[in-house]
Formats: sequence, structure tokens, C-alpha cells
Amino acid sequence: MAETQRIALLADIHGNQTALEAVLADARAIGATAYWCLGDVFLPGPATGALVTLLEAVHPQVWLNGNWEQVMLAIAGHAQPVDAPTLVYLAELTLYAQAHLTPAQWAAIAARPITTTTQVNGLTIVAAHNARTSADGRMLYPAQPQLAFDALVAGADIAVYGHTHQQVMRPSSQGQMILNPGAVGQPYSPWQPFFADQRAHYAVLTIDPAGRYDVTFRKVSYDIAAEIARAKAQGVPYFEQYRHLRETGSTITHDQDLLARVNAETGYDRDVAAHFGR
Ligand SMILES: [Mn+2]
Repeated sequence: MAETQRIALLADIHGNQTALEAVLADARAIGATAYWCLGDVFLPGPATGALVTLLEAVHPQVWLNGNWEQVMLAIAGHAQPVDAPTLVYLAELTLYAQAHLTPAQWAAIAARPITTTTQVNGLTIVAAHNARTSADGRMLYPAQPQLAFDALVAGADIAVYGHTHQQVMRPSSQGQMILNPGAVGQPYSPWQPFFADQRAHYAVLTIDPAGRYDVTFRKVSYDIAAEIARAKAQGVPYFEQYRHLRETGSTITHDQDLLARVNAETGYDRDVAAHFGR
């Protein structure tokens, strides 16, 4: 006999364990029966192995890689040239993550897909970090044309995705439903009045035995100062940039001038060159 399923959709944790803890407590309190992780679990926040343990404890039915896991794997595998300040940033953070994850945890990352399809109470649900064919790119940003959204949900009833760090509920041209739970660890809105709202985002997708669905978007407060203190205590690279991100919501990932200066000042340039060449 089918039972009502309440699926907690978790995306874009980005190494922020304090945010994830608050989200998991909230999901438990409102009766989540399943957990789906849509990728970008690690970095630039400090949490690594303990974050994996926390997620494993809720037995995710779906656990995908995002573009950040992909770039970590590519850099570690010497398949991604480290030839720009942003790539030095990602490489230094990858070295940190790899040093703090067990070989088994690392191997599990390498084995994860970027998309999967699941049946829940008669509904077919596609889960992806971004598009089915690519965990990266801007084709599913909220204001993009319909075509990529229709492609994401093609052949299914519902699609869930992450990557944009913005909560979205948008039908396809045919009336299928596309959902984005926003980001647990790094929420984002370009709209100034919303920009500073750095509560942890997720969503709960409820599907009853008749295959009827309902969606609840959640925003959960957590102790941002405690997360910053954790980052400092754990010695994550680019701590000052992470503190800035947590305090403001503004990312420096693609700020080549800033990263070039920080990479030179901190010696991350030399460290990364020693590991990967330049
Ligand atoms: Mn992300």
C-alpha cells in the first residue's frame, strides 16, 4: 500500500554544515520521509567528512554530483588545467577537501551521477543538478526561455534541480512541474531587498498515494557566526573570502582580479603549482 511521501529536496550545501544541520532539523520536525541531495555538497565552506556522515545518516534516496564535484574530480584527476585565478581557487579548495575526505568518501563522489529518474507513488520524477546533459551552465536560470525547462522534464511528470541557488516553481509548456529548492548553504537572489536574506533554503515535495503533489518552500534561520567560527577553526583555504560570502551572500568565485591578488599573497599560487603545475 503506497504511503504519502514527503521528500526533502536539498541542493547546493557548499560545505556549510551549520546550514545543513538547521535544515535537517526542520525537515525532521515537519515529517520528511525521504531526502534527495541534488549536488554541490562541498566547498567553499569547511565541512567535508562530517558533512558526508550527516547526509549518510538520513539515507538519501537520490544523491547527485553538481558542477563543483565535477570540477573537484577533474582537477584532482589532472583533467582540468589550473590556468586561471578561479581555477587556482578551486584547486586549493579541492586539495583541502581531498585531504579531509576518506578514500572511500572520495570514491563515492566519483561514482555519483548528475541526473537520475525515480518513481514515487506513480509519478516519474527527474532529478538533476542542472540540465540532464550538463551540471553546469546557465540554461536553467530562472528567467531563461522555456525550451531548456521543457527538455529537463521531458518524459517525466516532475523535474527537480539545483545549481541556480534560487527557489523556483515553474510549469513546462505541457503542464509538467519543475522545482528548484534553492540552496541550503548559499542562497542567492539578484533582487537587492532579498539579497541579504541568507537563511538556508530547501523544499519539501509531498506526493500522496494517489500521485497528487504539493510543494512547500522553506527558509530556515541558522547561526551564521557559528559557521564562520567553524570555518576559521577548520582552517579552510580562503577563510576571509568565505567569511565575506557568509556575511553578505556575495560570491567571489569569478572575481579573477581579487583571486589573483589573494592567490599571490597567500601562496596558494605556489601550492597549487607544486601539486598540478601551471
Ligand atoms: Mn552550487
